[in-house]
Amino acid sequence: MSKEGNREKFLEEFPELVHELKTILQNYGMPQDAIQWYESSLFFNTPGGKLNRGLSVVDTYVILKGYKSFSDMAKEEYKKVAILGWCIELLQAYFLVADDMMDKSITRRGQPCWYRVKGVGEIAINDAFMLEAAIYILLKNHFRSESYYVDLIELFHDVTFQTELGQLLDLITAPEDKVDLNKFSMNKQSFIVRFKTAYYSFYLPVALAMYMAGINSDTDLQQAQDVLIPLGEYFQIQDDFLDCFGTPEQIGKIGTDIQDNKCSWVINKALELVTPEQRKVLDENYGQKNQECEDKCREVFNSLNLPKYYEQYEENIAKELREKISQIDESRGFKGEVLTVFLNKIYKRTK
Ligand code: DMA
Ligand code: MG
Ligand code: MG
Ligand code: MG
Repeated sequence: MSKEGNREKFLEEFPELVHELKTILQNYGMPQDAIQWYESSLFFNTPGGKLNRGLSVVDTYVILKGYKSFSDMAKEEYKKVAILGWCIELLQAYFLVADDMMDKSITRRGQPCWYRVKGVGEIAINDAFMLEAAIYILLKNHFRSESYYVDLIELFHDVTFQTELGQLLDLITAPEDKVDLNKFSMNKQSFIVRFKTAYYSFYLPVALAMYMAGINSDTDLQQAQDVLIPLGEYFQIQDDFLDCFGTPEQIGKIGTDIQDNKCSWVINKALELVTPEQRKVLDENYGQKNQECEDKCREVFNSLNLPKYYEQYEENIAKELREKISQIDESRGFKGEVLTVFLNKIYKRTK
């Protein structure tokens, strides 16, 4: 089946899950408008993105089981693995609804951020909680009798907490009222992005597929993690770069990192390269809620040739990761191919 076909097939599973979630509210006797609210939030926030994380669970599972394609799977088996995929997309939806409020973002996936939709506002906070809760409802309904049920729950809890730690650091490193570029460093950036992005976006999909496929020794989970965390760091560096240099049409969102005083890869690379005059421009203009200041920062970034340094970074990290993947020990059934597929999906991405 084509890539588009895989996506369509995965998308087809979602309405049924929404139906299942609505049934819970119905059984509690919730009023119709509340049920509709939950349904709108689920549809607005969950399926609209690239679905990379969700589809990766299925892709990884197919490889680990040695299937030739999605269609080698029995209907029930496909449904189960797709549910794990949708659970990550729900986790992502939960994080994004909150992240957009905290980052004061305007658009996401080419539409307004949920909290900016008419009538939503701060109710979005509770909606975020309810998107997260959906994960555990679905896991309970579909995996309760599996030997790895507790592993799945613990994994979701651990990874959620890791992401929240990353978000905490991301936010306290970027105070709105006190810009101090001395607080930034590449090391700090690396730590933030491993926690806020790499665990849930890269390790989680693979680990879920590994549990379901029964290839889940600690050694193999560790092998996967050792590649997927740096891979996720690379992905978030792309996100940082595109926030500054991508167009809203390309990335589906309007970049906010400069005005938000974020400790992103872009500013840290710039700080390594600036002259004292350029540093002064950044000190005075970074983190200011003002379009002119933002433009001045971007001018400095461009005159430093940051896009060129980014290209170099990308070449080097991709080479390093391929090298690491080639050393994977496949003797217990884990497959390096799983990791190569991930790398190929994100290499030189522009959206
Ligand atoms: C993303 O950080 C991390 C999480 C957990 C959502 P970000 O604010 O850079 O993401 P985006 O650029 O998509 O707002
Ligand atoms: Mg954000
Ligand atoms: Mg953020
Ligand atoms: Mg970003």
